[in-house]
Amino acid sequence: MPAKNLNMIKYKHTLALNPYFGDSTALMGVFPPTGLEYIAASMKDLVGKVTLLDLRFEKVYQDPKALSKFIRNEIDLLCVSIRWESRFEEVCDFVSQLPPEVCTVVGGYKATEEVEYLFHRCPNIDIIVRGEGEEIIKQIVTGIPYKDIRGLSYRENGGIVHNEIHPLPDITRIPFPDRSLRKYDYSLVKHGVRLSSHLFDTVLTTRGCPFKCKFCTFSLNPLGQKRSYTERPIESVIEELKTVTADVVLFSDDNFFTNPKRSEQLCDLIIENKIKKIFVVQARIDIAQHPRVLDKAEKAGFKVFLIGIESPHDRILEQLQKGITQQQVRDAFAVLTQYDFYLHGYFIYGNIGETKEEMLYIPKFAKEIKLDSISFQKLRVERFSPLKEVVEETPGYYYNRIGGSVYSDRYGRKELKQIRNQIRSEFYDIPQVIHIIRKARQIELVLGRDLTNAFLKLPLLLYGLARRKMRKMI
Ligand code: B12
Ligand code: SF4
Repeated sequence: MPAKNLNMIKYKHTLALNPYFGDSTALMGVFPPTGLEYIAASMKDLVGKVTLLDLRFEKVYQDPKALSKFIRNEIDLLCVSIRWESRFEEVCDFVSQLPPEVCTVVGGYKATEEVEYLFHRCPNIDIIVRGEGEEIIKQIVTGIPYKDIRGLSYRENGGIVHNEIHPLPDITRIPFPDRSLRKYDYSLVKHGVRLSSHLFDTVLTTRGCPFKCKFCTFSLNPLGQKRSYTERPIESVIEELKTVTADVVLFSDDNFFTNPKRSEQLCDLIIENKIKKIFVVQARIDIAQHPRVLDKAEKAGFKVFLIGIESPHDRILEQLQKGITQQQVRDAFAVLTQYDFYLHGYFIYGNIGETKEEMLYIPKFAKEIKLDSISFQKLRVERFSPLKEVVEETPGYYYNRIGGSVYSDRYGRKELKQIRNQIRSEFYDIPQVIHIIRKARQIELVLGRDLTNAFLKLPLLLYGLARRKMRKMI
């Protein structure tokens, strides 16, 4: 790469900031901020220097005054990633306390959904990048006039200008995250206790999903459009995997096996290149129809499958347009359980017309098909979710806010909470918990020393859990 000519460079030092920290971001502690890392990689050769700060690891800079001091002294372009619904207001409070004199660019899933609100809420935000930002950030840092950059919203003469939408970036050409910009090791820590010796990372091999499940906005971009399914060249994925030092890798594709032929080729290359990792994938049950791919995935180190099942009931699966039936789920699990995979299932409860008995069938069904663990969420309505209209048109059903849960006259907050607790306690009984620990040991997700460590720090874990529960009750 040719040396940078600093005189030609508009921004000498940019800060890429992940502004999330605190309790409810516990899960996010495991994984790096992928979208922000793509942005940092895209601009790094066009600016003097990029510093990547993840506030989960920066105790001192969790104080906006301390961070502002650093920004005033060092930074001429601040780039903030706002991706989640959770902690959105806290993040707005934090960002609005950062120095107004430093040019501030914000992007991310949630930022794209809330452009007007963010400008109003944080007077120091100068520009919002809508949608996937790799090409857009390059144009900003090279000084192209804002009016000529598609995908931008920016302030002008006391108002806000929204430029037209930017075409999607060509993911066969954009650089993958540069791990040398990272200062942190990502690991599974809960209430101050490290639960696994492994380090975690994410790799994104495709974007978009061709399916059209009615409840899901994964397959939509944050502008509400169907994001076309696109694949990275598998050689580039292998090149990226070679830069990963973590031992557990989540392929954060919406569905890793959308194109089984490509998945098989990727497994072949992982084996050929002797890349030894524990791979975690998000998948649909359809993959069970491809035992050859599963054989290779097992050999390549695929250990954890996160599978969207959503419901045991055909009527509801049809309503959600999931494109599968209960029998197909059973058939798929008869195949999947033959492998040495840890199988986690996602379910949705509180669906339209779903009775309490039907919801309480989830834990039974999950055990019948031999899932190792499950997570279950109330039906939710997102801004662009096609389900929104269905809820609005169904008498007796309602939601209080976009991104919030769906309730009904029959099953309000209290009833659904009781049902949730019942699903949880019926599935996660003591034999199941023991089974999970054994299985996690068997696939080496958790090592013997991790269990000893967790056991020794049990009081700390319990104290953390209790404190969180108390805070939720207040
Ligand atoms: C992988 C994934 C996860 C992983 C996390 C991986 C990680 N690295 O953090 C795991 C499994 C942990 C996870 C968990 C959850 N997730 Co999730 N997840 C995803 C998924 C499938 C991919 C994310 C990703 O890597 N995208 C690819 C990157 C490149 O895109 P990106 O992050 O949007 O970044 C681009 C742009 O937004 C923009 N951009 C981003 N930041 C910035 C900053 C600047 C300055 C600029 C210019 C641009 C910019 O440019 C980036 C590059 O193109 C998305 C769906 C999707 N397809 O995007 C859901 C998604 C992000 N998750 C979602 C949700 C709801 C959750 C959960 C809350 C689910 C739950 N109930 O438990 C949890 C909780 C997380 C938490 N808050 O604690 C929602 C978020 C919706 C919202 N408004 O909050 C999404 C959008 C899915 C959906 N539509 O429902 N998730
Ligand atoms: S639920 Fe899964 S398969 Fe369905 S549209 Fe969303 S990402 Fe695709």
